[in-house]
Amino acid sequence: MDYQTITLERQDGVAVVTLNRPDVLNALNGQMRAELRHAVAEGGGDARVVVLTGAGRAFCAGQDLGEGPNVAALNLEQVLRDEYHPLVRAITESPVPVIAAVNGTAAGAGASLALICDVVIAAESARFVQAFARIGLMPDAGGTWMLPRLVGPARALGAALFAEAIPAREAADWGMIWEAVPDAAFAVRWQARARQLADGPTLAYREMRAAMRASWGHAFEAHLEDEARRQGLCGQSRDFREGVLAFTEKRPAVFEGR
Ligand code: T3D
Repeated sequence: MDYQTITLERQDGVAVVTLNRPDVLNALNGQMRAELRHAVAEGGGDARVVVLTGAGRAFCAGQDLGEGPNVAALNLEQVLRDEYHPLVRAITESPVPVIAAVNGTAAGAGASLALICDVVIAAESARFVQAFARIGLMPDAGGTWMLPRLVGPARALGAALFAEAIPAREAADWGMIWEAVPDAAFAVRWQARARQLADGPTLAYREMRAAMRASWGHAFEAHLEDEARRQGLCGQSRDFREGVLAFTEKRPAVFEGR
C-alpha cells in the first residue's frame, strides 16, 4: 500500500508507524484510518514490535472534524463499526506488542487509540484529553471499555465528563499509561523499549497480551484453564528452551521469537 497520511519505517524488527498530518494535529480522516489499519495489521511484515507515534507537536487529535462537507452529518455508528473498530482490533489482535509513543496531545479517538496499545510511553509535555463531551459526544473507539479498566470508574468518568487535559505525568500516576518521560529523553526511551521488545520472546508476549485481555471476560476458574493452555504453548517454544539454557549458562538469552 502506498501511504499518504502516515509513514512506515521498518528496521531490525521494529516497525514505526508515524501519523503524518501535523497541520491538523494528526486528526484521523478516512484515508488515515484505512492506512493506519493496514500498516498495523500487515505493514509491519516480520517486525517483532510496532510503534505508533505522531509527526509534529501532537500524537493525534481524534476524528478529523473537518472531514467531508459536514462531519456532523456522518453516521457515526457506521463509521465506528466500519472504520474505527477494525483499527482498534488491528492493534489489540496484533501478533506483536504495540507501543504508543505519545509525543504530544492525544485527544478524542486519538487518546482511545493510544490507550488501547500494549504500552504507552508519553513525553512529559503530552496530555490526554477525553475531548468528546466538548463536542457533544461520548468516548468511543474502545475508550469506555479501556479507560475504566486502566484508572478505575471514578477517574474514567471524571475524565470523560469534564473533558479536561490530563498531563502525561498525572496519567502515569493514575496508571493510565506505562510512563511519562522528560521530553529530552523521550525518543531514546521509546526506542530502547521498542528494541527490548523486538529482542524479546515474541511468542510469550503474544500469549501474555492475549491472556490479560481475555481475563476481563473470564471467571477465575475459566481463566486458570486459559492461562494453563497458553503457558503450555509457551513451554513448547524455542525461546523457552533458549531461556532456560541461557540461565544455566549464565548468559543473556537470545530469543528468536518462536
Ligand atoms: O466517526 C466519527 O466521527 C466518530 C468518532 C469520533 C471520535 C472522536 O475523536 S470525537 C473527538 C474529536 N476530536 C476533538 O474534538 C479534538 C479537537 N481538537 C482540540 O480540542 C484541540 O485542537 C486540541 C486539544 C487537540 C489541541 O489544542 P491546541 O490548542 O494545542 O491546538 P489547536 O490550535 O486547537 O489546533 C491546531 C490546529 O489543528 C488547528 O488548525 P488551524 O487553526 O491551525 O488551521 C485546529 O483546527 C486543528 N485541529 C485540531 N484538532 C482537530 C483539528 N482539525 C481537524 N480535526 C481535529 N480533531
